[in-house]
Amino acid sequence: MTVVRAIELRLITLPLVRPFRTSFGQETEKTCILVRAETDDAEGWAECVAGPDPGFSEEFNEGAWLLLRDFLAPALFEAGEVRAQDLGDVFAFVRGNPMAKATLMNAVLDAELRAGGQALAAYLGADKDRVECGVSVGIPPSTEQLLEQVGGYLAEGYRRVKLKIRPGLDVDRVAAVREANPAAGLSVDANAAYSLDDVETFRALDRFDLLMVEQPLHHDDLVQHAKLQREIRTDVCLDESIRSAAHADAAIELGSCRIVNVKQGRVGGLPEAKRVHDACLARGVPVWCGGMLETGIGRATNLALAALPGFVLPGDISASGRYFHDDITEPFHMDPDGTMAVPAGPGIGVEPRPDRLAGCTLRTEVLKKQ
Ligand code: NPG
Repeated sequence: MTVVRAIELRLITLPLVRPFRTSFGQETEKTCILVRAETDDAEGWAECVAGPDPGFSEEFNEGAWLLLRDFLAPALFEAGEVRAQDLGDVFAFVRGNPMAKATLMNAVLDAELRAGGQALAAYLGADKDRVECGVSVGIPPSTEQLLEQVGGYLAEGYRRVKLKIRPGLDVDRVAAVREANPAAGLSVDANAAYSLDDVETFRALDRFDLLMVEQPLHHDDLVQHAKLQREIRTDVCLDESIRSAAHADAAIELGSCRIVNVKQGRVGGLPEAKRVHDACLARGVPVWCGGMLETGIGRATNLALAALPGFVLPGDISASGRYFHDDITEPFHMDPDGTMAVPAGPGIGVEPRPDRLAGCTLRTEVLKKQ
């Protein structure tokens, strides 16, 4: 048990190495909230996975900032002596908003683990010290650029390449990538851009031996996905539709997917992410760790999660250099065999570099326990 004395909110922005286009928008910078939690014994860091716009889910930076400042941090201070694992209950009076809740929870957990000298991966129950890396490729303007990017990533050693698709930029592009890379591990991600009327598109994608088709239909649907999964051979993977372990259970029972993408922020923090993992593992459903273009702080968190036994597919966990010329932490590197080391130091095992942090901060606010 520990008392959180202060919470620092910080909005940061970093240029991305190349623009990242999905079916719902384009990002040229990574702009996100970092939280630093100060306890009597240590300080902990966490990154909020929300972005500038409510495009992936209803959460976005300015909304998350207000929620953290005006509701979650005051509730945390009010709770007095706490453990990170109890914060789900402390925050239950706020509906939804899993990304904001996860951020504060993770910062407190990081402080707790640093005080106790335990690595996050060990705390979560990791069974490996390296994880397999995949890479997610945004939708570039041309097929030539797509082929060039995919070829480059495969040459670097990535074990799986995920192609973002949207209506009109799907079957032909995937065909071109598959033709150029007959043996590559390939998947596609639609970010909810299609409907059941598009079943022929997915039947056409069946030809390319994809590892999965991720979130093809509505972001809040399970039933239509079950219908689609019955119509196609390729495994459906759900991302946006899975916001809790209960959703994972329901999706598996309904046959909505055969693979689950786990993002701790999307499900409200590491404890719930672990429960999603456990639910899938118990039912023999493979999971993998999703990514939200995180800086080194969020990347370290994802690496620890991806080291759990049910994470048997490469994650959207790429080297820092794939996202940023200059990350806020020391950069994460991938070995040529397509794996990355899980941090072994206490907590998430990394901190922001003070000079870099100062250089990319847009705004800071410190909240103190009365
Ligand atoms: O490597 O972190 C990464 C990016 C992985 O494609 C990726 N993320 O829909 O999963 C997604 C997508 C995303 C990125 C979603 C940014 C929201 C914001």
